[in-house]
Amino acid sequence: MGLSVAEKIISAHLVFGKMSPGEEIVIRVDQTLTQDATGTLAYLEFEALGISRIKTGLSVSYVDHNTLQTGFENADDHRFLQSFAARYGIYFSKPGNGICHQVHLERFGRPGETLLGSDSHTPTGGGLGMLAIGVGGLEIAAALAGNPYHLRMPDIFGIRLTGSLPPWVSAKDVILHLLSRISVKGGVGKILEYFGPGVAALTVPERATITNMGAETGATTSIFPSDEETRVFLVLQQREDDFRKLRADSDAAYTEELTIDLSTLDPLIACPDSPDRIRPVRELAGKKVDQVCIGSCTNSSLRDLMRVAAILRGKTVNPEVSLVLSPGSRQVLAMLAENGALADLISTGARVLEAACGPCIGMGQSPPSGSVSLRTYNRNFKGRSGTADAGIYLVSPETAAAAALTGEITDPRDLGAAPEAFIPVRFLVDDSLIIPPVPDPENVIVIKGPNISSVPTGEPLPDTLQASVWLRVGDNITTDDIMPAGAKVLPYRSNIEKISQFVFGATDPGFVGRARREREAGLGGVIIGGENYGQGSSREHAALAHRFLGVRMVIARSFARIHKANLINFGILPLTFPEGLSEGDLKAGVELLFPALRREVESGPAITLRNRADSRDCCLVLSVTDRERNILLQGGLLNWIIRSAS
Ligand code: MIC
Ligand code: SF4
Repeated sequence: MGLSVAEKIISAHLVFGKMSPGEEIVIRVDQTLTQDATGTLAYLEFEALGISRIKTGLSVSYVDHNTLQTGFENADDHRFLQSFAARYGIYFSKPGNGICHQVHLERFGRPGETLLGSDSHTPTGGGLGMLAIGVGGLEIAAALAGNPYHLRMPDIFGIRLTGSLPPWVSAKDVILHLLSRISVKGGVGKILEYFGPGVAALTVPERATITNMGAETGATTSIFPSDEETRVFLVLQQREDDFRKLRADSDAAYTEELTIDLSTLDPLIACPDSPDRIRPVRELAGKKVDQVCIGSCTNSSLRDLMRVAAILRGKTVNPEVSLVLSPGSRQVLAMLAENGALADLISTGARVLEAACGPCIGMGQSPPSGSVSLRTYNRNFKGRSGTADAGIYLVSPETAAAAALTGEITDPRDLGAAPEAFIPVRFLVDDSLIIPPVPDPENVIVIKGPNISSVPTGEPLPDTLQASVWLRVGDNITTDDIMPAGAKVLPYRSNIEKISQFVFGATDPGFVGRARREREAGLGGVIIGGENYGQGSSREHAALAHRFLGVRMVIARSFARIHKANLINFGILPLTFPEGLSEGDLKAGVELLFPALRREVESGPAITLRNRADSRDCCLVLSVTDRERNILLQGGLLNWIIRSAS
């Protein structure tokens, strides 16, 4: 039987295991990327391993998230990252050079290679035919130390594309359409692989929009074949040597298949507060819009911004709308400047920001109270914008530009004839903001500011555990709910004690105080969750800060992939309810006993929970691999790596 693209890459990188869905496999890691908000912790973790030089082929450290310098903290983080990169052999992409995913696509991604990134949107690289997976920072530290990556072999979900996109409909509408069909948990445990006659008509940046936002389905990653379009993109980036053709065998068998006829798609919009609340733009037309944000790693390529410039050229942004643009990379910004589109955009009244994540992660530009903000981003979780009661809608650049002109949600098709597609004939290549590793690393001093603390390591799993329920929450809880981001919190990403004060801040402002009291009473913390607990980002702070406060387990109906791995990596048990059993009376404040915790984790899936109010026992399920079981027993991945190396 033939292989899919993803299977071909996995098989070429397989160190151990059988490629059947659900089995644990171990693969070689070619490249890693980090961004500053997760990178500082990843590198502190690497430092704790005591290794003198990285062992990966290519690793890049980007600064794109915490670029607002309203105090010394972020600036100190940037300096730490730059000195760390020089010391250990990592490329350093300076602030201002762009969003990690966009820059990596332009300058480093290679078809057929594996990439681990400490950011959930790492699958952007799938647009180039890479197997690009988002992970927690500890997995990056492990890879830098030369360890291969462990995962369960995902199902390969084949998405057959036919037809071609109609005018005014773009790649963002493809992924919004997919989200409407499979939801924010429809990709869990799967690789979304695109194939079929519709692929050829999509350029690499368009493919990357689709694979980027595949993260919102919970998928392990998304991938396109590497074909003539890929070659053209790499040639224009002056990297033709990195091209390699890669396509699925004609008899490749997918676990599931779904067809999208591109020619039937309409402009779509994701309504607050979830990327899968999809409606046709037409149905919401006329709703007043206060803010329009164009950018983010999903939609900030040259193609996207040239399209926006063409729509807005010669016109003026609606007086009621604040239009904010953030280019994906310095390459994009420089080319907009060179070809005059930047001047056009400025003339329309757009507020042009630096090439960074910016408002996507709440780094400024929070919308007004109760307002409507249309964004080309990938996440619209409640409060992520910095304004809890604002309605955040996710759209294509075309729909965003239309609203910027009219001041209301507008189907872009109502603007008349679509502008000509922009086809670049060259890219402006200038890597001067990418600092290569230095030849004499031993002379480099790693500089740590006062806000940078070391990584707390956990103690091994106890024999028994007395605990209490600290919080009970519902379905689809995001890591933004667990560990908020935004301009106020992000500066503490390198200081776990400080950042842990913000855990569940918006959901339950009393959480941290209660955690302290319960801990003083000698009780470990248990969180009760629903389906898809921990969806969204890769931030391991959402696990480590919990652990720091004393949370020892999360009991949920199901978990999002990266957060589950992060919980395990920090020694927190991800437990599920067995079929037929529900949360029942496990409410906040209930006291629990795990009478044989260590022994049961050693031996198998069943973990006994005793409700101390009525001394009744029930069995929960610990669904982990043997390696993960050992990590939990040793109190986390850092302990496990150090122990395995000695
Ligand atoms: C996000 O989009 O949520 C982030 C911010 O990029 C995160 C990483 C982080 O929290 O630093 C992600 O997607 O993994
Ligand atoms: Fe940055 Fe937003 Fe992309 Fe996350 S989703 S990497 S915050 S642009």
